[in-house]
Amino acid sequence: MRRFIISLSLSALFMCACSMQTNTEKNTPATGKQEKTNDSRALTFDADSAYHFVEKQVSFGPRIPNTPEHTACGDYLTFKLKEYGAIVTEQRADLKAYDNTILKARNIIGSFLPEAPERILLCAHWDTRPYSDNDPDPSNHHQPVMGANDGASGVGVLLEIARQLQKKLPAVGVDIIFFDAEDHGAPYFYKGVNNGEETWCLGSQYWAANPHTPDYKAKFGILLDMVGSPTATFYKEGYSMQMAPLIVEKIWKEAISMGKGGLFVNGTGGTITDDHLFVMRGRAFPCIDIIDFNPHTTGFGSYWHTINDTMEEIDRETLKSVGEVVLSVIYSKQSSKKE
Ligand code: AHN
Ligand code: ZN
Repeated sequence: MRRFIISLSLSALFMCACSMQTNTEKNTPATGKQEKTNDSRALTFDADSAYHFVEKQVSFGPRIPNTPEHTACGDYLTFKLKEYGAIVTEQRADLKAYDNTILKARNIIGSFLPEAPERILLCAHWDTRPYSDNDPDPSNHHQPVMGANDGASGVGVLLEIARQLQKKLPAVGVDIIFFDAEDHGAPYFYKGVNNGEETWCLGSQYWAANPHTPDYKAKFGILLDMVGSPTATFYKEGYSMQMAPLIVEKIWKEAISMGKGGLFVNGTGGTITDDHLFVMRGRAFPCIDIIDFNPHTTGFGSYWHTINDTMEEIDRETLKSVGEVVLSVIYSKQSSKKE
């Protein structure tokens, strides 16, 4: 496990040398659907809806770049964001994997209130790992991960948030980014030389160097990673605490005040190389990681990078708690207050 927890790297250099070709398409759906409303209907994060979005992604099969399943799922995610009234930017790039394979990667970005100067970034990775290289049975190490939790759960929560945003626009602009090629990091069995932590999070590294709007900045960002397990615990992640402590404290305080202190634990967890790290290094705004990692037990859950990361690892209550906390942060008056 320890090899997955990277202590603070001295290297501030992460500029993605892996982009060979890029192509950005913007789609502009009718925005008439997006009407600001002043009514005070309580926003309700629908756990069944979020669960369905997770199940739907899993139904495509593993979402590994350069496969038809990946293409089909990417098309679905783009369609859903447009359906919920977001302005969608598809950022396509050819990214070089640890073994020099070119990954046809696709970051999918949905913007609500695209003109609003004050913005919140919500993100999750949508690709899945080609190797179950943490499975207890070594004969499974070359099998793909299904990624119900590791991938689909964060995206499922964010699709449900998108559905809610369409019903009632918040006071701030919101960008939802589904990052690609997060989970294609070098497996332990690869014998070639590789760049270690930089083999992970290729989509977010690309976006951080090439944001979808010039000089993109958000007030803060929230990354959701493995937010569906019935046994989840969310400790305060190490890089988030080092680089975005005020946002961590604000979100955990909100979660605990909502009675979710069993899930959002008031304690420090692992220091984890994840998309939020590259967002912060590249764009210089705070971005925290809500990630299932228990420093007192097994670190990542026992399903992590195994063939058991299936729908059995998804609990509606966990999805709902995370969704409610994120919605509450987006709609709280504090979101528009200067800090
Ligand atoms: C590493 O294993 C280097 N980072 C964990 C990030 C991750 C992988 N999140 C999901 N899968
Ligand atoms: Zn993973």
